[in-house]
Amino acid sequence: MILKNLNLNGVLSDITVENGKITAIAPASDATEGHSYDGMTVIPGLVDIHTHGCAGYDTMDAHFEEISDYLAQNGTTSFLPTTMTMDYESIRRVTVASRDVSGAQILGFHMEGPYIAEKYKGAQNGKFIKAPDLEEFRSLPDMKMVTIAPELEHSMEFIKECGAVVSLGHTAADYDTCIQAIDAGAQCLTHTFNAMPGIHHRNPGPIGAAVQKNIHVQAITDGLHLHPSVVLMLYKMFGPERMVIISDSMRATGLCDGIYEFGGQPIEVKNSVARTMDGAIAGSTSTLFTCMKRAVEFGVPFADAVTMATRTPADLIGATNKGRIEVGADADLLILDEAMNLAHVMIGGQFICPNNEKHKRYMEEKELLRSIAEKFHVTGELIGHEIINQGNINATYRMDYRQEDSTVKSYILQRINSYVFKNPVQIMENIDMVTTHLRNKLRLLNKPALHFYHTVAEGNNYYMQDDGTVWRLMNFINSVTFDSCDDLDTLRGAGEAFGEFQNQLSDFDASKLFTTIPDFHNTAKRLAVFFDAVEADECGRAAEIAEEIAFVKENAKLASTLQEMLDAGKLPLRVTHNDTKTNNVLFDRNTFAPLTIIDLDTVMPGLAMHDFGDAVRFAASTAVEDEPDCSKVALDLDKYRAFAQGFIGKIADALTDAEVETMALGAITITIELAVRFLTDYLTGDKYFKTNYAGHNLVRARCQLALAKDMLKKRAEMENIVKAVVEGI
Ligand code: GN1
Ligand code: MG
Repeated sequence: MILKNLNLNGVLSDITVENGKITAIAPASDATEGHSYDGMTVIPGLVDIHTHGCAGYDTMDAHFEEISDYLAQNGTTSFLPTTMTMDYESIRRVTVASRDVSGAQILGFHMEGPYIAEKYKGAQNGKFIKAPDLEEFRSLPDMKMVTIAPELEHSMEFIKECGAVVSLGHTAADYDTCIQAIDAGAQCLTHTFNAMPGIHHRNPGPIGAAVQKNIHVQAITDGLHLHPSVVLMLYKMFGPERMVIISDSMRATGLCDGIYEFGGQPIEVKNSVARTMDGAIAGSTSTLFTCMKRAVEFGVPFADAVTMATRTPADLIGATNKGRIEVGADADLLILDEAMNLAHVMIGGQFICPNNEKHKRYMEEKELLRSIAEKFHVTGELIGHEIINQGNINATYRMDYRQEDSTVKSYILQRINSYVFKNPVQIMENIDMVTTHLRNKLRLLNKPALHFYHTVAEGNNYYMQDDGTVWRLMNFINSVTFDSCDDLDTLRGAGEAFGEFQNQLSDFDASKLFTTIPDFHNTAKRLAVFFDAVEADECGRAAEIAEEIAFVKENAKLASTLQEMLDAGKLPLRVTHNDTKTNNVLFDRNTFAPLTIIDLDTVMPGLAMHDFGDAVRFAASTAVEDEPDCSKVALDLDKYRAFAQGFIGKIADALTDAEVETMALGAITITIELAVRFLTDYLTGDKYFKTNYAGHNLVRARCQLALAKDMLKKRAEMENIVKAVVEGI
């Protein structure tokens, strides 16, 4: 393909693109055939080495398709998804997630934290900060860049050995430490001036060291993070070969003002400025293209601003086929109109349609959610909403309303999954009884309670659309949840919270509750349904899981033990939660004390051991629930003990001997049961659990089976721990 009559650095040129590469560049000629662009400007596609997300998605979601699409439509053709200061597992999950994207290309990752300074953490979560850990870092695939504070222990060795481009940032380091870090190999400053000491004439700090050693500097030139004159100052000090424009964009980029989650914390975006609740400025809401244009407004010559957003960052991370218009380079091109707006984007020789379908869909969704929420007693004006990607069943949104006094009040709006819950109205009746029962008890403990709003017209605690879809609205409790948690105190806290929950419901009349899902934790029934599904094999997937089927068969008797004991009257039924993943515990943002338990859909008569077991399989595993690499999955006995101490500590008085004896078996049972449920869903076409990719249910099942196998090996130890905990009380 020949792109004719493009203005390339002031020269009217014809550019030939073949197999995704630029294969020829020649002065424009009438002789060649191709589409004429009538003198429009062409520049290389932009390369963003520091972006957390956009369009409602964050790198930490480990779901790159939407980010990649949105970036592509906005002129960024390749990027380093940038992780936040989080726990190792969450970061690793990002680096091993599918990178099957159709827009902007992923060139590797930039890890921003946890090796940073508490004092300059900015919008990063202080809880996960730690000293550089070479071994940990090296086990993360494809890290191209890492931001560290060089004053931390082991930094110099880390800089020498880590094998990625080291950028100094979120640091309190002085000049000398930075010089030493640069001599050790550090090549860049991260968002220069932001989250580091400024320049003092006798104490020049990181920026002085960067000038002295002429290293690269990243700058957020959105006009908010740096004063325009400081952008110009950096340009004059470092020039286009050393200064790199970054967006540092976060998930709210491309969306409206509102409250968003960023690295596990809420961020409020007002007039496009993102701040943490403490007022610290957080990532930007501008794309790299916008930042580049703003740098031009501030006085940087256009050609240099382009270099700073293309070739300079590409070269810094060794992507020398990117960020340039040269024969042999990748055909990543932007074609601009006279006002320097984006007209066309090409990535790897393919034009990206500049449609804004995603954004249109977002706005339509917002309208629908607004109309539903208005059926309930809500106050204020809707300023934003966010999908909460937690939970495998219902669809959950946080809705933010600006109040008359200009504070923001948030609600949680949920669509109940009618495939899973056949009678949502009964669920809401259960929830009404349970929350009413709990409210006074929580008030006494000074803890926030879940409250379900009623509709204006019918006065119900749910709203049913004409097609039968059921929605509910509840109060938003400002808090954090954990998908994985290494902190034993927090786990103990989660155990206490679930134990307390069971206590609080011990005087509740179980016979009043509807059974929302019959035989929910009847493991024997679950196995029977699974074997039927294997027999029917409606999707032709049974052959693939022969090994898994064999394992389930081998352990079927053991997994049915609790159900048999229950049927024989040897175990008591209690009112249990039945879905005790520890991300159903809300924790205080600052103290990490448990606040309340959510997700009450499955509160039904059940076994204490199942609540114990479900929490343990989720929280005491060394990996997340859907870890694809089963060799990473095991039971962490320290975490197990911590949860047991919290949970059993709260309910020990009520437990019978049989319950104590089968507590550990509860964990094994529920882990096998869940594996079987995932497998059944896989065999029957993935209708029950939400999945993020083809084969997700199989990955989940294999992960749970790996965990079950490890539990079987550790069964005696698990039992001893429970015994010791009970004896210690
Ligand atoms: C479902 O919706 P969520 O994610 O809290 C499921 C649980 C499973 C869990 C596995 C009603 O819970 O039973 O253990 O996924 N809930 C229902 O992640 O089936
Ligand atoms: Mg649930």
